[in-house]
Amino acid sequence: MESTPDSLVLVQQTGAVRTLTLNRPATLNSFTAAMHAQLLPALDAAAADAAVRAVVITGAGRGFCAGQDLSDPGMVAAGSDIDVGAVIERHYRPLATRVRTMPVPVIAAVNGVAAGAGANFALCCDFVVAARSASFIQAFAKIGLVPDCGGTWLLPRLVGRARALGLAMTGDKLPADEAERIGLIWKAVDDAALQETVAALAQRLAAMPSRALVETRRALDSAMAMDFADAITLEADTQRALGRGHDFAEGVAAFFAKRPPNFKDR
Ligand code: T3D
Repeated sequence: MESTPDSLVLVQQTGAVRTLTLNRPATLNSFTAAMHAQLLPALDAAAADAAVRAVVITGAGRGFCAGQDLSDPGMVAAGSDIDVGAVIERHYRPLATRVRTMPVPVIAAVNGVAAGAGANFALCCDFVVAARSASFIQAFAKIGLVPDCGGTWLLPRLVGRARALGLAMTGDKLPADEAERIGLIWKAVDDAALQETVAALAQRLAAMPSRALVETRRALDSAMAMDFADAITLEADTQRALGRGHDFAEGVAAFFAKRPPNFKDR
């Protein structure tokens, strides 16, 4: 998928890594209907392209994403009869679902503030690596809403009910270091090291067995709602399917041949 400097989502390919950059820096890359109309197709295109083995999502300028653009037409205005639920169904359900079901690992490179749906969009990704100057804000309560873009599901699973409620009810800014400390994100790194750290992680993931990584995501998420016996059944079913794939044979062959594996399954 092509992008121009004016695109609301910039698309760049480096080797097997597809980088999508949210590009509305003047409003901290807040989501508009127009941006959604480019973002979802960009993710779909990455998912459909066999040359893509890892996706990085980041933001242009000083922010990652400030959530819903509160001035975008279609946004609820006090006393209006606009259906905010319809905005979720039209934009945020497809976006969150797309990220959580990508056939390759997805990394959020959080370069600055991530607020509201922007924070939870990042948390939908498999890895969140944040610049130390970045922060996470569950801004919803401040405007009379609840966490969306998967936030109600993600937050308690990532940090437990007490912290999830605290973050969501106060809407306080959580600095990146603290977000790492409580397990909300994978890593906080020095600002100057963000790009390099994410590039190294993305390249490393791109060389790994994509299908096994994605099945790992699915199995871990599914097991959260299962008892132990059912989780083991799911492990057996998943190993059965993966065991028939190219990548398992290749991984074992490469191990014994003492050579790097060449994984292909997606
Ligand atoms: O229909 C639906 O809406 C349902 C879906 C809801 C999903 C949601 O995401 S709800 C939550 C929406 N987001 C917010 O409430 C966050 C609002 N923004 C902020 O609280 C602050 O901007 C930040 C804490 C994120 C950053 O603060 P700061 O001081 O670093 O920057 P700033 O000066 O506030 O923002 C810079 C500019 O971006 C500013 O514009 P200006 O004054 O320079 O012309 C500001 O108005 C604009 N901006 C920031 N966030 C948004 C925004 N404009 C529109 N919508 C925003 N969300």
